[in-house]
Amino acid sequence: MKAMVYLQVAVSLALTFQSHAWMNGGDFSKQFEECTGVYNKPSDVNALSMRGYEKQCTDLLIPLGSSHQRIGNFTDDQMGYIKSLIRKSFMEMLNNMGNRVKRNTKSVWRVREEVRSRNGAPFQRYAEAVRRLKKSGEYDVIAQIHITVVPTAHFGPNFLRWHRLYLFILETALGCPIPYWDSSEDYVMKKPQDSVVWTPKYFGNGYGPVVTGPFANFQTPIGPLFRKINADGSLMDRHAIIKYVLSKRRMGDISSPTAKPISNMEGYHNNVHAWINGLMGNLGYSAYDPVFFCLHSMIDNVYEIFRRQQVKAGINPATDFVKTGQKGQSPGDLSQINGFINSYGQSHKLAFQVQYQPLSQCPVCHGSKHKYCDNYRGVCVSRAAAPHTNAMEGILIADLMAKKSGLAEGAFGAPFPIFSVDPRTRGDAVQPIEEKKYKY
Ligand SMILES: [Cu+2]
Repeated sequence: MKAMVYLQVAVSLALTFQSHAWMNGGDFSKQFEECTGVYNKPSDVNALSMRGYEKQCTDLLIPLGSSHQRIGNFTDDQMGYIKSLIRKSFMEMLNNMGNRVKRNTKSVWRVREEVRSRNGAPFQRYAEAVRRLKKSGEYDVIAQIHITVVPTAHFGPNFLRWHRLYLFILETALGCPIPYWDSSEDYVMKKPQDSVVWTPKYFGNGYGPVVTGPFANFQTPIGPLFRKINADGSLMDRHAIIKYVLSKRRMGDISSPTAKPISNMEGYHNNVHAWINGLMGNLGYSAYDPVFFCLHSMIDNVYEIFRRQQVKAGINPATDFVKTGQKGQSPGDLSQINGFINSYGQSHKLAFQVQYQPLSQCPVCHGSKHKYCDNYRGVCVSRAAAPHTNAMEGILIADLMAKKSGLAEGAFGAPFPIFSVDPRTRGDAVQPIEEKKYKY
């Protein structure tokens, strides 16, 4: 048995060396040995076969030694930074795998809580870390990655798994968990735009240039960060997610382009992007708004609930692939986050590195003073802040900024396509745009 394993290792190594001449060999083989050594511990074999582990080790490590790819317009230094994040993330996973059985204990530091939990403490920590990375320029490098993945990480089965990797990379850089923003708690408000999250304590103002809160006066490649909340689309309806998404068991049932609109997780996420609008409404530039990652932490939370249900139903989430033929979206394609294979975003080991605080439930509602239990409906509702006094002005300025930056004209690619509009939103934001104008 042992001999067989060694033989397989030797064969896969030989194959690898043949097809990837650019690799720096010595480094690689040592890492490969470490990788298989960790994964081949008997306690790890229940989730995947030994062969599966070897395959994953090979897949994983090939790109780490790669030097031939360049994404976007990154400088050598920026590429070096991205690669260092990937290496660090990968090594952390490697080292944590031995503890997998005990994963519900202290070995996981990536515990993602709702932003309003502990009266906002998880968010404050995140915001502070983001500000630090913004200052050093590193946040912008990470945000820029998203511009390069518009066609390969959206509109298809790569959506959930790619963004899972993306969250992981930023989290590695931050050194603290990315809290999730459960916008369904705002959705059940009478006026979601009045939520406490659009105040200086959380995301800062929602209308116009962001001039309050931790992200105040953030600059982006297309001008100051701005928003125009409640403009289009919709926040998340938890009831709909549970009924139409979490009742499904296959990736193809909840992913573009095979899912029905009402079960499409990407669609629900698009609606929130459009609702926040401004940079968040644009596919390329959305990650320059740090709200992006709190939204995606929530999307990933739903994905994790889905993933666990798959396991319960006897489906292996790591191999539940959808074939669509879209370029860059096959499980084996190299992710646009250099150094990862797409399928890796669906892997067990990645999932085991993260934990989510359960979604809010009545009557406790995360024990936060920034939400409360509506006993009549049995839902947790976000607290409202004082109504906006300068919303109209903010909307006007946001419209001007959208024009000036070119966002309004679609200069930077498509807005997030939405599948439904909350009747309460103003619905005056994005004019219908000709499909063919945005071909990728
Ligand atoms: Cu995205």
